[in-house]
Formats: sequence, structure tokens, C-alpha cells
Amino acid sequence: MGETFRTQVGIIGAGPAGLFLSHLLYLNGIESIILETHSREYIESRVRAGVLEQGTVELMIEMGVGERLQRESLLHDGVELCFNGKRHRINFKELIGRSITVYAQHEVIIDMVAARLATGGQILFEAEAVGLKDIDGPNPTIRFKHQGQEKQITCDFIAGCDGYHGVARAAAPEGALKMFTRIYPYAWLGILAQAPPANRELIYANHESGFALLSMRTPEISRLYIQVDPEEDIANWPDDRIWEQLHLRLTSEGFMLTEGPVIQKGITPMRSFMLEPMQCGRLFLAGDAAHIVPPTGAKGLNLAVADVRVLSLGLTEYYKSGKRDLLNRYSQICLRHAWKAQRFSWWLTQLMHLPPGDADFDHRRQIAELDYTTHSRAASMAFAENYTGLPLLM
Ligand code: FAS
Ligand code: PHB
Repeated sequence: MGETFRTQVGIIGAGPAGLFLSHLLYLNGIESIILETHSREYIESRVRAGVLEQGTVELMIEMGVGERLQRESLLHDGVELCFNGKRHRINFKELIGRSITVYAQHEVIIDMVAARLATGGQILFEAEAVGLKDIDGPNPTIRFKHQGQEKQITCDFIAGCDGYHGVARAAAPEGALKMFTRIYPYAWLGILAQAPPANRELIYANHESGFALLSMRTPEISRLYIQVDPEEDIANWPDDRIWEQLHLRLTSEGFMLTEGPVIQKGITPMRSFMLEPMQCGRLFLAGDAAHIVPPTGAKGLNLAVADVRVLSLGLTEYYKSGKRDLLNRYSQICLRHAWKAQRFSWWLTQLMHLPPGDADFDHRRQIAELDYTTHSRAASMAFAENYTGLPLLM
């Protein structure tokens, strides 16, 4: 065994969950070490989320990491739902006084890594966690591979922030964790295009040829998605075929889609996954390691941040007073919040996507539900509350 590190909280994964946790702990005088399989360059360029809830933005500003976000992000006071060739705006600001922010996940990662390193934070890149031990004991350990050697971290607590394909979850004894899964019969083909966004706000389109989403990254870069078959091969989708489907599905009165060079494209499977509980001994799971939502509700990153906000408060209470009340309620608090985000993400997914096979009845039902959602003040407010982010009830 090579070097052994000692710290208070060992964190696996430098995604939003791991980085926010490490910085929140630092701001409360608690030490941590982050292990990240990939290089800094890789995680700072990985194309993922794009929508931040108001709560996530407020937390970044509170933590002193919001300066570039406030300068470069796009603030949206609403979103548009398109069906039967017409767009209907849900005005978050007017309905509930809240907004969302468009700021790419990799920009959030760049800001958080910079903030960690600027304040003496320890992030070991290209360091892959391979196993956890003694998660029930006072000093759990993480074994990891780094610079061709096997090393370990001994700590008081382990935070499994290693995403859906991580190793932390597997450390729980057989039967200790219950899993809930739903696989959706469609996937998203997403593109990044060097094209000014054709609309000021996001457009979610329900169309008889399938779902489409117009989103963006900057005033020059559009992010667009179409529903495809989960078995689909990206090789079957030359750029002009993608644009043809985007034009067809996003067509509506007074709207003209702008094309541009496609700079990135990929297909993302869609699933719902929940784990109960989100804690096992001194191992706490957060973010995609504990729950996956279909991207339709734009909740994944925001849920990861909500989890570690609770975990950091619990660890701070423990290190300040020795009390474990909040740590003991971590799983219950986060699951209550995550199941609501899961419900909204499932609901919006089944409302906007064309189910396979004979979908006539379902499509008519979807249109009726969209008509109700966009013409009832109560239903629009419910949509706005869920989309901009429900409060975290402690
Ligand atoms: P992450 O997966 O981001 O991070 C986990 C980290 O752990 C990774 O860096 C990984 O390399 C590392 N790791 C894994 N195993 C390890 C090991 N053994 N040792 C060391 N490190 C290890 N969410 C939204 O909120 N809004 C959106 O608009 C949105 N759009 C999305 C679009 C797409 C195409 C996808 C795929 C996801 C989208 N999401 C969206 C969800 C997404 O953002 C995730 O929810 C978010 O990244 C979760 O953050 P983490 O839990 O930190 O996990
Ligand atoms: C994105 O901008 O990538 C995005 C926006 C909204 C979603 C999912 C992804 O629901």
C-alpha cells in the first residue's frame, strides 16, 4: 500500500455534488479530500446540464463563487410549451416571482474547481477510488489508484458523490439499500450548435413525430434535443436529418429555427432511479450516486446540490456540537425532496414524449393535459413551482 492520507471527510467524485460539498465544508472549517477519476481538463469540458434552479444560483452567490455566473449566465423568467403548432408561455415571474438561470454545468465545474484550489482545497485528479472499507466503523477508508500506485484515505465520513456508475454504492452490504428504477422507452439525441438561439427562452415541444427541446448555452451557442429510439445509433443521424426533425417538431407561429455548425452530438438514455436509504453507516450518498432523473425536468444537477447542502449542515452540526440529529435525518430529508423532483421529471417526461406503438389516445390525452396546464392559473403555478425548484423542507 502506497501513501495514506488522513482527513475528516473523504469525497469520491468532482461533479457538482462533490465540489459543492467540499467548498461548503471548507466554509465551515471542515477538511476534505476529493478523488476524481478523470483529469481536470476532462471534467471542465464535459457537456451536461444547462439549467440552474434559483436556489442553486443563490447558494453559489452565498458561497462567494457566483461572480462569473452573475456576469455570463442567462436569466429566464419563463419557459414555453409548444403543442399543436402553438407556443404557450409559463411566466414564472408573474406566477410565483421566481426564475431559472441558463449556465452550463461545465462552467459551474470550472468555477467550483477554481474556488477549491484557490482556498487550498485538495482535489486528486486521475485518482480512481476502487474500494471502501469499515463504513460502519469510526475510521472508514477509501482505497484508490493514483499515479500507478494503490493509496488510501482514512477519514471520519465518506461522501459517495461518484455518480450513477460510481463505486461507493457497492460498499453497502447486500440488502441494505433498496433500488427503484424506471427505464423510459425513448432517449435524447442532443446537439450543441454554433447558432444563435432562435428563441429567448427554452421551448419544450410535444409533436406527433416526437419530443423536441430548444435550449441554449450562450447568445451564440444553441443546445437542442430530439426524442429518438433508445436503440438508435448516432451514425444514422447526419446533421441535416437532425435539423429536419428539429424544424418539423419546433415549428410554430412566428418561430423560425436558426441552424449552424453542429459542434457536439450524442444520445442519452432516459431513466428514473432512486435509492433508499441514501446513507449506510458513515457512508453518505449524494447526487446521481443516489438518484437519477430523466433530464426533461432539468433537475439532476440541482438535486445533487440540494443533497450536499443538507449533508454539509449535518456534518457541520456534528463537528461543532457532536450531535448527529441532522446526519441521522439526512436520508429522510433528501428522499422527500428527491421523490418530488422525480415525480415532476416523470410527469413532464410522459407528458412531452410520444410513447412507442399506437399512441393516438395518449397523444390526445397529452394535448388535453398541456391545454389545461397552460390555461389554468393553478396548473401553471404548480408547473412553475416545480420547474424553478421546490423548497428543501428540513
Ligand atoms: P456526476 O456524474 O456529475 O459526477 C460524478 C463524478 O465522480 C464524475 O466526475 C466521475 O468522473 C467521478 N467518479 C465516478 N466514479 C469514480 C471513482 N470510482 N473514483 C473517483 N471518481 C469517480 N441536470 C440538470 O439539473 N439540468 C439539466 O439541464 C441536465 N441536463 C442533462 C443533460 C445530459 C445530457 C445529462 C447526461 C445529464 C443532465 N443533467 C441535467 C443531469 C446531470 O447534470 C447530473 O444530475 C449531475 O451531473 C449530477 O452530479 P453528481 O451527482 O455530482 O454526479
Ligand atoms: C440543457 O440546456 O441542456 C437542458 C435544458 C433543459 C432540460 C434538459 C437539458 O430539461
